Amino acid sequence: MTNKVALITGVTGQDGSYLAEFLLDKGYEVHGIKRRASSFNTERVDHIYKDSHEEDVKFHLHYGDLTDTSNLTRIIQQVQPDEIYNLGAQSHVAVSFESPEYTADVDAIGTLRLLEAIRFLGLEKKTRFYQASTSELFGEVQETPQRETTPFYPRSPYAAAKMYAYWITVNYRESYGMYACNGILFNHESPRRGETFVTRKITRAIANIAQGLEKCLYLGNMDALRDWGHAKDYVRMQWMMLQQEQPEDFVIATGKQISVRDFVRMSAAEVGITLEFKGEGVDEYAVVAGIEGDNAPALSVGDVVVRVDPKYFRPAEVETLLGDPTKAKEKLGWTPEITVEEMCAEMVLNDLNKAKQHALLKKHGYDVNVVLEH
Ligand code: NDP
Ligand code: GDR
Repeated sequence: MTNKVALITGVTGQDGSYLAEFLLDKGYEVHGIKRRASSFNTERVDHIYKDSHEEDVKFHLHYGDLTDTSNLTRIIQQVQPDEIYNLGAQSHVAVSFESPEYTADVDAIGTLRLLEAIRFLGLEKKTRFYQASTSELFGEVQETPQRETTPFYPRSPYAAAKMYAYWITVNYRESYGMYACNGILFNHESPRRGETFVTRKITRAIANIAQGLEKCLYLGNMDALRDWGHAKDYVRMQWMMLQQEQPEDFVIATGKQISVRDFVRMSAAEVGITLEFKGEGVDEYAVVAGIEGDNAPALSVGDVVVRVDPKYFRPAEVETLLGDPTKAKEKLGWTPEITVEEMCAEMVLNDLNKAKQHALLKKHGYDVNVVLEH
């Protein structure tokens, strides 16, 4: 058990919630920054939150925002963290084309604000810094598989902002001797994944369609190839990266890739549906070719359940990403423990349970709207 103190930005997000659990298990006192919203936004961490009047409270939330320098500086001064994990971001690639300036402010300058706060407060030798870098930096890939030395070629405002954050982290390490490092993480998912990222959009829609709550899943580019891992495996690595003698950057990936289309097939199979894909390009669609078991009472063979909607195409697409995690394996002994098949099964089961509850409510006359537009 440790008595270290950690500060997590983005604690209410997918990774932030798993990392907070992981650090609390190790005995850390964990502080997280949450944004003020007009409704509750702490669903992913509610199960670890204790009322501040209780005894031995080790998890604390602070209102804050990565666009607010004085707020960040004050929180860091108050918390005096041994480790900062900068996971907060406008993290949706497609949304970054709609809000490029905000994405740059949060994802790029937000990182600079934290690093400057550490320096301003004289914590360079105390506080270790983890930056949530991304495989999106590789964008239009220059080498396959991608590793720590592969040149970057960002393809979105999100990736361009994260590229600034990557280099400013390297620069503060080199300029001021700070323990600051980048985890270049490939896509990682879980039942806690945001509903508009493609894997969760798929598992949720398949569950809803099987239970008769939605008719059809509309997707963009189904040819896109991704190296998908499980968020639980990846947050373990974020912590490991801050426990070394010297700060270094690491690629974190599984070393395997599949297409969006294959992830749809895999998810459908989890509820007992076999899909057949027909047509091409924007006219591609998938029909139900077989049904097994009783998880899809709403469906019949021949139903069209997946179609392409070009509104989900991006102005510039990242077609293929495949990571080489050799350095993480050799230097840190890290290997992913959960396969994409196991992760998909866990996500579908979670969404199926929710869909079954909603279907029951609907059957008894309650209004249930589960359709997502983004
Ligand atoms: P999520 O989108 O699930 O979580 C993002 C978090 O950032 C949320 O807590 C969100 O708050 C918070 N946030 C957003 N804007 C601000 C802001 N202006 N100020 C403070 N906090 C803010 O992302 P993930 O957990 O999936 O990813 C964590 C990090 O890792 C992100 O930086 C992401 O870009 C990066 N990354 C993710 C990968 C993945 O596959 N998941 C792969 C590689 C990198 P709220 O809950 O209020 O929205
Ligand atoms: P990504 O994840 O852009 O890789 O960024 P996302 O799940 O959004 O897209 C993956 C691929 O699927 C294609 N796609 C669709 N995507 C979405 N969201 N919705 C659709 O309907 C759809 N149809 C096809 C996309 O075009 C893309 O090719 C994620 C985020 O977590 C980033 O923060 C992180 O840095 C990277 O992963 C690594």
